[in-house]
Amino acid sequence: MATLEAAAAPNDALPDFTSATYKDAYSRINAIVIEGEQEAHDNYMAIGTLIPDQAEELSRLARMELKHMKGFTACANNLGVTADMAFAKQFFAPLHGNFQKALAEGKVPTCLLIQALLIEAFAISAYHIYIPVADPFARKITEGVVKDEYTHLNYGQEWLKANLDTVREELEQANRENLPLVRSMLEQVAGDAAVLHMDKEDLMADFLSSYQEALLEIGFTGREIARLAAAALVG
Ligand code: PL3
Ligand code: FE2
Ligand code: FE2
Repeated sequence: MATLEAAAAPNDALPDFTSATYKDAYSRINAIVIEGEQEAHDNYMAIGTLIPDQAEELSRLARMELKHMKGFTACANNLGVTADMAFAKQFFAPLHGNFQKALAEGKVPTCLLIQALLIEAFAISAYHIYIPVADPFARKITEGVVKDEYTHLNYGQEWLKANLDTVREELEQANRENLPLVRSMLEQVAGDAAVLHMDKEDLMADFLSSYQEALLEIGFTGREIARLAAAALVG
């Protein structure tokens, strides 16, 4: 007979970190995070070449990303997992391609929207939802990382806010081209995230809330933000 206790077994119970299923999902999720941190480093360094008077600050942000990458590499080692880096490179390829194109065209607002708003909001949502269901070692590391990611989101937000008059149209276009990519990345990761006891709708909600808050700070109205968000549904 099913006992009351069994029936009420909390949905947010910690997963079995030693199971083969967990490790398999972790090999992809962890790789995505490592690749994301590496690309974030490269992206901030690249943006520094477009705004030389910001190069020093941007290389400071970039260094933080390398520290994050090392932390998450340690998380995989701690669980005895090998990150599937080939998978992660493919996962980021579309967004990476759009960033490289914007970089080649010298489009700072697009580069900042992709890296400092979309990727950072994505990372913040993932880390928020991961922390309560992480193993103790990874939880400590992730808690330290998420604070830094707010610094990064804030950097992009402040630059775009200071330049809103001249960047508004470019941002609308960049949002239309890249928000659907982030949505599909969330869809792709949902199955593995579920194995880690991370809920897809929680991820989506947390992502949208950081992104929307950043857009409000930059100076878009609520109605304009709703239109920007609609791009993810239509796109
Ligand atoms: C920028 O600072 C970092 C970019 C990283 C991108 C993160 C993507 C997150 C994918 C989903 C999940 C989970 C968290 C698990 C951590 C080992
Ligand atoms: Fe990071
Ligand atoms: Fe970051």
